[in-house]
Amino acid sequence: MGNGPQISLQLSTRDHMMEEVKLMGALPSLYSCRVEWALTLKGIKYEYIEEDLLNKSSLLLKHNPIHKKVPVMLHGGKSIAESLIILEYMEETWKQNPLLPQDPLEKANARFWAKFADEKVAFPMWTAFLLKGQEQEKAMETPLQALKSLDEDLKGKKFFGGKSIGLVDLVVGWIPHWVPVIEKVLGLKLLGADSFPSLYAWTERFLNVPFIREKLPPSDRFPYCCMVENPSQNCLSFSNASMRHGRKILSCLKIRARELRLDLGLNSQRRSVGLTLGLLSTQKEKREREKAVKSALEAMKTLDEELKGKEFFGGERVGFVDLVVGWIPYGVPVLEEAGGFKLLDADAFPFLHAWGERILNVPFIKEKLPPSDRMLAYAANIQLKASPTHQPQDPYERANARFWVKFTEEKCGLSIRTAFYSAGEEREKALKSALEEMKILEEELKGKEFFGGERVGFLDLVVGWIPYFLPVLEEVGGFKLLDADAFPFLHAWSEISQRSLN
Ligand SMILES: N[C@@H](CCC(=O)N[C@@H](CS)C(=O)NCC(=O)O)C(=O)O
Repeated sequence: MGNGPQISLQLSTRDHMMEEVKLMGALPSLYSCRVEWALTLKGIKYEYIEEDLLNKSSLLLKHNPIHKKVPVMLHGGKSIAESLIILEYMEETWKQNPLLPQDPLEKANARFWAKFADEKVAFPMWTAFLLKGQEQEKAMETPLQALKSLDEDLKGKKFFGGKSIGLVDLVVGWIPHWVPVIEKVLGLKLLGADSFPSLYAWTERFLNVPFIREKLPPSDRFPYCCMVENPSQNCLSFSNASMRHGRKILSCLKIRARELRLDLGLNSQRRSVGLTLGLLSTQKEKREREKAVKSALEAMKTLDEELKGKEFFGGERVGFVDLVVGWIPYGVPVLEEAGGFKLLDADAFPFLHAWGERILNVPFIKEKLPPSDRMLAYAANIQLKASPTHQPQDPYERANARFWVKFTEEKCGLSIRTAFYSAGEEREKALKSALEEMKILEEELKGKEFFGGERVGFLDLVVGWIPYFLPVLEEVGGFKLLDADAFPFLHAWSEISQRSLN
């Protein structure tokens, strides 16, 4: 055999090795993470393409039409799907820093454990996590038993791959990072030093390897994984722990909200201002109040229709609109009591009424409800403090009042809501507008206790949602608007209003 063909073969292999590598992944995915580790270990340059699994790109669907999952590797334009297959492909294409041993028996062993770990730990543990109570306990037995076998295999070794990280280490590499998150959310211990001594010691060793540590997925993306893996799961009801990840959950839900006719929620929210105002008005504004009640009833009818045949606005689980109109089942009864009338009637709004009971029993919602006695005190307090003439009689003053209602609804309120619902540039823009508009309110309040002077006035009612609603939006949205230094008067006013809630 001459040298010619061999040389040309080597050249083409080399060319192939040098071809462009792209990786389609998702930040929290334990499957794409292992491929990234392998790429780093082998020193292969690649372009990372983050995939939104709740809104899959045409690129993903084109390159993985069968599973429609990440990771997918593109090498010289050709696609390879399924993480274990990608790792094997990489091993055969780029020989440096091998993931598998040379010896055929050892190689077969490593492949066995990698397959075993995916089939018996990763998938079952994930499935178990999404269950509840006894079902969960039972389902957790398989992955825990499998971890025991992995612990045995690891005995006396530094890594599964021996002295250095190999295929099995990368495959089970999600464990040290994700299991503690799962433990935190479920409030139980799965991977202890006593029950899994070798595995436990390995987790610390593994996480201390610099290139592993640097590529760990952010753990606040955890609820996102749950949403992707099981969209029918009511991921909001996990536990308190998930509340800390509220922002991410909301941003996931937001994507779905488009399908859920987001406008419905926003409109009803806007009407709620009218409703609150209407109900808290005095007899003098009877007509105003009747108008507000009528519009509230219409809005509730629309909501009732929308709910027909569904458990939640989001379908089988709590969705975005459920969160937006979630104040109704606890807020309306308070207003009913304060105002002495009935709105949320079970006969008139059967679906809305049933939904109200359902949503108040979702653990995450239940735990975060403001106590209704405080709500009642607040409503009563405002009624008491509000001057009977809080709707000014003077035409100019009335025009002024109308101006402020419009301003808070169309400017300040809208900017704050937009900031909450949006992201990126749009959010930045909305936050900037909100700050400017709050500055205007601050000016209006300067030197006064209430917008109405010494007593609660019309504008106090109009912007009365700020003290109790803005902090919630700030916490969940992860932004700060009502800063005490920037808005000393607005802040003090908000504190007074909050005190009347306590
Ligand atoms: N067996 C696959 C599993 C990949 C997988 O489950 N990927 C998840 C992300 S962690 C995914 O893309 N899910 C999207 C979906 O199920 O729609 C592998 O090893 O690559």
